[in-house]
Amino acid sequence: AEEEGTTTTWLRKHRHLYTAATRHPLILSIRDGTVDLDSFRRWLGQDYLFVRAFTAFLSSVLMKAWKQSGDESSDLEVLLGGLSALRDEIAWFQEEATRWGIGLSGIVPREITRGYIRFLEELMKPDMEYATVATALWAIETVYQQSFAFCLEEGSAIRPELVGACERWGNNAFGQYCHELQRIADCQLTKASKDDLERAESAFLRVLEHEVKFWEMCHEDL
Ligand code: HMH
Repeated sequence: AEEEGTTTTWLRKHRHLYTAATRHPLILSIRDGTVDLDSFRRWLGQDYLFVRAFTAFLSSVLMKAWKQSGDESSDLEVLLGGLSALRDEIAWFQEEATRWGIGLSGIVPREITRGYIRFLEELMKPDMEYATVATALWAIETVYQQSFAFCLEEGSAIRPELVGACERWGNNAFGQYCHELQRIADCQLTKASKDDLERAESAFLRVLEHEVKFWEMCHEDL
């Protein structure tokens, strides 16, 4: 059998926080159709701002991959695929906002969104190791994949106007991309020092905390 990767160990160790991020009450309400559409509208506007910053973060990971991952690695191709999907994603936000009558240019980032973007900016610094940022990238994408895939599972009663959002992150190809990111993170973590591992684990936990707060902000109008 294959040896368990570090990320799998961390998922088990921090199961409670991971579940808080992937089974948040807002997600449960999207899944069962009881969601307050104002929450969804808040999410759409704030997540658009997040995704724009996330694009810059992903580019910084790509740069580190080029410097550190070695010529044999396919990391560059995987990350480039992610960047190209973000182009579609930003267009999707713009179309979706028009559909909901939301003007994206007027959206002001809330405190929690600003906090999450500040965290991304910390991760973009040149001295942040590839192992740490690859772990954070995997965690950020996986929380969304797991959350929205859960909304699409058997037994859900999702509102038709929210199916598009759920399919965007809940689809199998995105799940496959998340597995690639996990493989990349695990590969870097096998080469990491004890200190590097501590920093990567802490980045993983901070992602989960930011994700919980982000759902909370949209759900509770914070
Ligand atoms: C807050 N986390 C947040 N927004 C996203 N779009 C993703 C993760 C995944 O891309």
